[in-house]
Amino acid sequence: MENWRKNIENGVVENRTPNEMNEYVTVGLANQFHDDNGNLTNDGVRGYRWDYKNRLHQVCLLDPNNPKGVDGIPGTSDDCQAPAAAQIATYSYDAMNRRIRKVVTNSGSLNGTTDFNYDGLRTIEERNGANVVVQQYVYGIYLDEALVLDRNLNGDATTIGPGDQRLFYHQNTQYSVHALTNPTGTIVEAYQYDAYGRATVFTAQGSDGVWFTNDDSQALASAIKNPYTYTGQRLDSETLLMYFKARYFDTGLGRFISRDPIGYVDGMNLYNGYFVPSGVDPMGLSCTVEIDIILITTSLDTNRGGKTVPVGPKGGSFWKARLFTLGEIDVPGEDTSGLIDVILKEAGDCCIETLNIYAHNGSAGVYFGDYFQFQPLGFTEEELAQLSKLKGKYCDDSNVYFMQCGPGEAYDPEEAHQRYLTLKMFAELWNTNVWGPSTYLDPVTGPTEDGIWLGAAAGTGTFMTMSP
Ligand SMILES: [Ca+2]
Ligand SMILES: [Ca+2]
Ligand SMILES: [Ca+2]
Repeated sequence: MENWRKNIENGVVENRTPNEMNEYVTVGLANQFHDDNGNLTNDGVRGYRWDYKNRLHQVCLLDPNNPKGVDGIPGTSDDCQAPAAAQIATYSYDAMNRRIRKVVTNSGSLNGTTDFNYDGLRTIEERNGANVVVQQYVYGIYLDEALVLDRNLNGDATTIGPGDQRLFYHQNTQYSVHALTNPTGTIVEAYQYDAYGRATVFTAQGSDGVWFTNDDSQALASAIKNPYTYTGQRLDSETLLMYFKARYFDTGLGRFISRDPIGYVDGMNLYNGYFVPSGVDPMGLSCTVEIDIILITTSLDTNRGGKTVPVGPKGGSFWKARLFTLGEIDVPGEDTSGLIDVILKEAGDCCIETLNIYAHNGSAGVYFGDYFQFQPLGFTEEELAQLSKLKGKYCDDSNVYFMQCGPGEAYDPEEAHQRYLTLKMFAELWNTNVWGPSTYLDPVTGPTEDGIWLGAAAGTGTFMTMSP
């Protein structure tokens, strides 16, 4: 990453001077000090102490009258012990360099102890100083891909009881979180980032009723204690530093404030993974494919969710799958891959430019009805994990078409609304356009809300047809 020698914000110029190690020694008028291991120790406002493994152990607000500590030397271990210095946080790590505890002080409502419980490198649970569960997380396939945040709002022993809150993450292909929605698909908090990952958190949509506009209420960190922001990493509210798994990143400086710590888990060249455009290509999305999925039942309602048979239009390319189980098909002698795995197999290392899902008349209505209409409230964690396999697999400006022949079942406004929410969730989850039959048109929001619904004009009949 280039050094950022000049930062201009709102017309105010801040000059920065890097040294030969690419550490900034001045930022604006403030001198910055690093230890011999390259860790930032004193930036004129805050002091930082690091343990023997170069892990951030303590952050304090320096004493304005003694910013160099009592020894008068900036960046030494006594900087945070000057009379008016105020400790902000201490952090503890386990033998795998996972941060297992933070203790926040002098930070108002953020004060308190948080213990982190892990599954591998993922935080699955946070507990407070009284050992009461506060938050839990569910993840998708990718390491930093949070899917669900469950919050214990009533202080009892679970995060998923009455009075608690379940939120869903919506991320882009860099796994940066752009919105959290509640189970009815309503945005609760939204996020934008500058080129170096500094978050603007939108905590309310403002009087225009639209998110991501100028009248939104803004904050520097989440108001609902969501830690995951840029590239799916943690933003520490108490410091506004980002915790990149044993490394800390200052989005204001566009810089890590430490070098590679011992045992850094993501490999040494973190920039490639997160910041270099060609590095944000974990799947090698350099080729594009169009995929057709044909769904048809041997006999309609009697075999719902059961056996599927292939049909072969579109140049002999056909696939068989059923929609009821995304993860497996258990018909003897049939393809044992689920729908999502069939799609992944067909895509290979390419990005999906177009995904066409065709379903037979009647069965289409049954399948789509049964499968999609309940989903905004009804996805299981397994189903979410399956669906998330397709995240990041789509090309830019790609399209997914759900098609059926014939008018299908009778139009039901409530079912149409549920289907609309489901397709909208797919569009956000997959970061693609999702099209559906006009029988799925939402009677409340109509065809243009959010620009996600791209279906046919309002009316009856079908959006597209097929002839197996
Ligand atoms: Ca000192
Ligand atoms: Ca609870
Ligand atoms: Ca607004």
